Amino acid sequence: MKIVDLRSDTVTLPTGAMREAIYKAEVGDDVFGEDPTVKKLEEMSAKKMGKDSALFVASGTMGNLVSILTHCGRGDEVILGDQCHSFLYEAGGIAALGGIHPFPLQNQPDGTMKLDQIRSAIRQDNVHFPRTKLICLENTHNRCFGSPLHPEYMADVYKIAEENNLAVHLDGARIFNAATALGVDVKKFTRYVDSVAFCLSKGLSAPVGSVICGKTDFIKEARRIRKMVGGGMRQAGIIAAAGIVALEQMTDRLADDHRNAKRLAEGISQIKGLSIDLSRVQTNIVYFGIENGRIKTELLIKEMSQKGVLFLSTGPDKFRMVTHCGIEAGDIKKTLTILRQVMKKAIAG
Ligand code: TLP
Repeated sequence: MKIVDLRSDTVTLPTGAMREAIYKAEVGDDVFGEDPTVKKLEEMSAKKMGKDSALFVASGTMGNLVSILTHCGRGDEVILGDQCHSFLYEAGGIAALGGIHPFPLQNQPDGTMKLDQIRSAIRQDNVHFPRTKLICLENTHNRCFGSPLHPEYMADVYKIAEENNLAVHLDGARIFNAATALGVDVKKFTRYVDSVAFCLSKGLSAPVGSVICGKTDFIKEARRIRKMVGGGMRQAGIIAAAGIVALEQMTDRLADDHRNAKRLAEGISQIKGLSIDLSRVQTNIVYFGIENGRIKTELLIKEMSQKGVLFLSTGPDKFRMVTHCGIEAGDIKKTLTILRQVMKKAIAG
């Protein structure tokens, strides 16, 4: 039985071309700056993002941690969304390891924070307060339905940051999904941020790694911080080689994942007992719920997994399915058929 794994786009496996590139990768000691494959990936990444320099890191979590630690010192404050990945799912790293104070603002369903709330969160110079240093955005916004943030919104946030001498960091784990959804180049987003961390190992299917991009001085300092948190990797060209293939071959196909997500969402909207806001599904992430407690959260997950369809519960009566290159149109059909059966049985009691 083929398992349809919709838990995350992190489950994607390296492609044949990636395995071949890994096999042939020219490597060296990257902590000495001697790995040509890592250097190539970093140069490519910086160019794609329209930034001066780049730094290869082990994960999206490390990308955000190193970036935020580079922007902020102990006791400094970062304004971020209460639903963002850094705040919710990174083990409180910025506070635990950097003494950085998070100021979470409510994320709207489209992944934005209200501009007037950002403005009023910025601290006055007063001994009582931490110093505001940074604003963090996430694009696409994972918890907010995988919504893409529009460049115009990012420009507005950047303007506020500039007026107040703050930096902006973008968790662009899925920035290529955002670019695909809005039909723009990624540079349309990144021109409004001082640093961006994007992931190679989600929709782009590489086995490991993320890249931070920014100004040369920023990346120089980030390199030191990466070493501090144990992220200096030696012959990292082995994994960077797959990252290069990811950038070259995997960004253009993300539209397929978005189409499959739409199909999935439309199917879900027709199943009795389930609820979904179709207008929210714009990328590869589909959130849906259960109406009137028709089936217990754990039971739905269990019944579906027994039938070979995996996805996550993200709260009581709340679920997430993520499409990626391991999911084909037939898998969407199969998922919907099984979901229909399971819900029918549950409703019949
Ligand atoms: N997200 C994972 C889980 O941690 C929730 C997922 O399955 O979606 N930023 C964003 C927006 C992310 O969604 C993730 C991973 C990360 C950063 C962290 O990336 P990794 O897992 O590489 O540390």
